[in-house]
Amino acid sequence: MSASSSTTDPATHWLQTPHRRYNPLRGEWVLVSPHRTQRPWQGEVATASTAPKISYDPACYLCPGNTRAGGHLNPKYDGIFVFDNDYAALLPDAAQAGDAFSQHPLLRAEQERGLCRVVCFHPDHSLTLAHMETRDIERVVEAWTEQYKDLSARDWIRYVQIFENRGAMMGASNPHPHGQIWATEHIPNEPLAELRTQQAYLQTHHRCLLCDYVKLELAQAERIICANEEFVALVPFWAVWPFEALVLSRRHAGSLTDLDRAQQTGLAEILKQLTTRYDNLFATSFPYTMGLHPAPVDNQPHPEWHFHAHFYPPLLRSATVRKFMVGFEMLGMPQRDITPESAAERLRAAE
Ligand code: H2U
Ligand code: ZN
Repeated sequence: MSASSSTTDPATHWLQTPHRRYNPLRGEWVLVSPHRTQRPWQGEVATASTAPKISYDPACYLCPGNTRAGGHLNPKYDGIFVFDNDYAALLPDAAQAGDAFSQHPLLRAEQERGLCRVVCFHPDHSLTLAHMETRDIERVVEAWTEQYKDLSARDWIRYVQIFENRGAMMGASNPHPHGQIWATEHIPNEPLAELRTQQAYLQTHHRCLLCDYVKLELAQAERIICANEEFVALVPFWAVWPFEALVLSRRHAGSLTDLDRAQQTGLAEILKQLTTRYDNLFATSFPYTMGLHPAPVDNQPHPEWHFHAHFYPPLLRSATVRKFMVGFEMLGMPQRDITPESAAERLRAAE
């Protein structure tokens, strides 16, 4: 059933009136204003980015055989290439500051060690996940898994955040297909919020939050974008970004290392299916920030944690008009106009 169903049906009328929805994974609310989708727009019209067509760019610091900005030479790689970020936001060495970090309750500071890596998905400069072969995306999944294993083997690393900034609109510095990994001494805010909500749900209901959620979404079907035997991509009930997506495994798995071969293939396939629909939606190389959320690696058991991926795309109504998180959203709470149900319907149709 779509969000455009009859305004007089009491069962669905609330879908067309301002309401708020709860995000059980972050433990916060989002405001939905579906009646506002017809408002006129005279704001910014950005220029659409044109996808690069060349397979090798001599000026690209990620292409095989080229010199990076930091002076290092890339090998002539023909698969995946991983290197330590030359401009890492985190450093692995202890600060030697000891007690010098501020202990004041209003001025708290503490050490944060970490490692930052860059993962080139493919040697071909012109590709994106949507245009890569599924078997090549599977190699990316394998590389992420190896990196997760390698980084988590350090006992002081507690979270491995794997992500991709895609497109200039999302701040990606280069169109070459690549992502990043930041591994940190503390669990960052987003996975920490998800850890607490998933732990609380398991304790209360004796079941996994996202196992329950994926079953519910598959039964209702109205927010599903696409699915295969192992993975489902959907616009979550509580989505903030217009075309936000949550990628969930059907079978319970906590971490990248828990995915079996069929799930690795299923993940690669769903990434291709979803990014292809995104590109088709506004006939553009769709920008987004995508990130994997595997279980923390803090040497604790994590029966509550369900492996998933988030896609946060900025676009609202065309290749050039983006959503801004300003005003009430910065000061009050996030808000959206188009309902998650109609966003999912449009992405389903963008096959
Ligand atoms: P983004 O496109 O998501 O910004 O990722 C590119 C990363 O690559 C970025 O973090 C790093 C930047 O620091 N980088 C290098 O490590 N070496 C270079 O020569 C240029 C960019
Ligand atoms: Zn390149």
